[in-house]
Amino acid sequence: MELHTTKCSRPHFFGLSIFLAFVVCLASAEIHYHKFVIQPTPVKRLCNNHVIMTVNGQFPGPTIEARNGDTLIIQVTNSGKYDITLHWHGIRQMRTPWADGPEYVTQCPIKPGGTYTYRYTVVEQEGTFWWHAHSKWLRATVYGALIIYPKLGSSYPFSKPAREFPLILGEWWNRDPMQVLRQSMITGAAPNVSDAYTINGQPGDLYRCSSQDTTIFPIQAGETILLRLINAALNQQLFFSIANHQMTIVEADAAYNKPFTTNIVMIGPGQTTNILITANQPPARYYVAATAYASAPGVAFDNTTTTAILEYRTSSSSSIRPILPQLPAWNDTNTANSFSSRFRSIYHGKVPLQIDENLFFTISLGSINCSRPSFRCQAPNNTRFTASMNNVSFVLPRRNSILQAMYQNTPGIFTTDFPAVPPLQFDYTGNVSRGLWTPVRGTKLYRLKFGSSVQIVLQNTNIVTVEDHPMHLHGYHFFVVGTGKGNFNPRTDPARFNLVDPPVRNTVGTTPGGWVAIRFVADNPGVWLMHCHLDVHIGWGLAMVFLVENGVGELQTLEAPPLDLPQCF
Ligand SMILES: *[C@@H]1O[C@H](CO)[C@@H](O)[C@H](O)[C@H]1NC(C)=O
Ligand SMILES: *[C@@H]1O[C@H](CO)[C@@H](O)[C@H](O)[C@H]1NC(C)=O
Ligand SMILES: *[C@@H]1O[C@H](CO)[C@@H](O)[C@H](O)[C@H]1NC(C)=O
Ligand SMILES: *[C@@H]1O[C@H](CO)[C@@H](O)[C@H](O)[C@H]1NC(C)=O
Ligand SMILES: *[C@@H]1O[C@H](CO)[C@@H](O)[C@H](O)[C@H]1NC(C)=O
Ligand SMILES: *[C@@H]1O[C@H](CO)[C@@H](O)[C@H](O)[C@H]1NC(C)=O
Ligand SMILES: *[C@@H]1O[C@H](CO)[C@@H](O)[C@H](O)[C@H]1NC(C)=O
Ligand SMILES: [Cu+2]
Repeated sequence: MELHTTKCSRPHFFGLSIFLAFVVCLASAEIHYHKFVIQPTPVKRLCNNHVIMTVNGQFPGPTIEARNGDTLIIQVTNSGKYDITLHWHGIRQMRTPWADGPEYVTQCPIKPGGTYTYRYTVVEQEGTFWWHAHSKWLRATVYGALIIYPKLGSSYPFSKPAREFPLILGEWWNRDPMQVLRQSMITGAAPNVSDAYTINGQPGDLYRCSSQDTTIFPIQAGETILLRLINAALNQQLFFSIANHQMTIVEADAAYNKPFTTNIVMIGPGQTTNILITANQPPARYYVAATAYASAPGVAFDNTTTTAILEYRTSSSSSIRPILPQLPAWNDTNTANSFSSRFRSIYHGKVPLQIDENLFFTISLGSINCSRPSFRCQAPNNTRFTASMNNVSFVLPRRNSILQAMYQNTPGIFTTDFPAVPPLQFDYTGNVSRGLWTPVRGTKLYRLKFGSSVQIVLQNTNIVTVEDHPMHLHGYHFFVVGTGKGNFNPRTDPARFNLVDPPVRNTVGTTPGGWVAIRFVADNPGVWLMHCHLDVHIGWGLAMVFLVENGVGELQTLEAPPLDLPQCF
């Protein structure tokens, strides 16, 4: 619920000063106030009544809209039964990591009955963002779109579309997702796969009892519209398509790209993709559809298909079944890769060319042997699943958040010895000996000097199985300078890097059994989580944290913590 928007906070008096205030006002940023109440809410899906956590009773939650340069003040009250935090995915939070949200990383969670107000300013960013819970599996239902328009007087780098729609892909369980997570944490096995995917909260009419509520996108013949596609699914990359309509891709992860057309989009959890479509087909109803891209061989997944309907205003009969688009096979890695490989950003000449920190991180699943069969070891061959980066399985602290501990110099919460390179070199994507499958546990950070240029090669491994992990970095956008199959070769691969117009993202996948190289400048002090955006893997420890030091002077120093920052106890 938007309480009110302060159009201009400056006082104005009479005559000339009103005129002057008006002129100042045109150029000035706004402050947007929102009140979010996390609450249990009854909904009916797939023939059953369920109670889910929502914001303000809405599913998906409210869309937040602002402009580049505006300030957002969002008061969050937890009227649910679980600890919770919210994250503003893609917002850099320059100097305000206190508002970033991952629980126990930048804040202690908001306890049931508690309130915390997130305050931040959007600094030189625009496009499609989203917000979601960053606490256990609550983001299964606690999410919404966050749209940042260009500043007043500036515009998109493409013609203004006639209409815009957020299109949020989600994942639905016929159970409380927190119970699904809980069961897997006890058994050590993979959690149950979902029962449906959703578009703006609705599974669509290929599922039982869902046709009445299928999401409809109305469109007028001849016009061009913008779909702001967001993958809020918990654990699944998705293929997306629209029957009979070409899609023009203009933005991903709130960064503009050189437009290209496609029939298929692949989008990982955490990613966003802006799509222009022109209503140039015979007036009718066309399905918009999404289904799994499941990159790990032999791993169970939800193979259902969610749909919405693109409906021309003048289409006559709604009794005729819409046309379904052709979606790729669930294991079509070639289509997934060729889509991702087409991105070129419009931001030239910004890529750091000199590297201060040359990092190499392995991204692995893992397995823990149990000495004897037990209900706690129900992964294959009497084991428990785990995951790691550079052989460290990340453990969240409990007594304090990492950011608070850093700010207050509290010892014993974390260490800063996250390794810059894997502790052991091996054939990462080959046949990895089982003796290497069990990582160590730890809350290890990697320290970065303010302003340093960082390159990270993220190397997927064949420990347990290869898989495309959508890796998300908080506090930054990065350039994706290279990607490849197999093991990264430091002698030959850098020569093929794109240092001219590489895509800019905040979440990037690695091809299963391959690598991706990213670069960014560490110009935002604070502690910033980097993790796989498949929530099943975060719980297993596929994460690490950067500690970026302050620079010189106030503008390069993180702000003091807000007075209402939640405490752990
Ligand atoms: C997971 O699936 C199994 C098998 O279908 C079922 O018995 C179990 O109740 C499910 N658990 C949860 C938490 O949904
Ligand atoms: C999905 O998987 C189930 C179980 O393996 C199978 O029976 C069904 O045919 C599959 N459906 C599709 C659409 O592939
Ligand atoms: C995808 O899986 C099907 C079986 O469902 C198999 O026949 C096909 O070869 C696989 N394709 C690839 C590219 O692995
Ligand atoms: C379980 O162990 C057997 C024998 O060592 C092995 O062949 C099989 O691949 C293992 N299964 C998994 C899923 O690791
Ligand atoms: C992988 O290595 C193990 C021994 O380390 C061997 O038993 C197995 O046959 C190998 N598998 C393949 C596919 O090469
Ligand atoms: C776990 O068990 C496998 C055999 O199933 C063995 O090869 C491996 O070395 C064991 N790992 C550890 C860390 O003990
Ligand atoms: C990870 O560390 C453990 C403990 O030192 C070791 O047994 C294992 O081989 C290591 N694995 C890798 C891939 O480095
Ligand atoms: Cu992952």
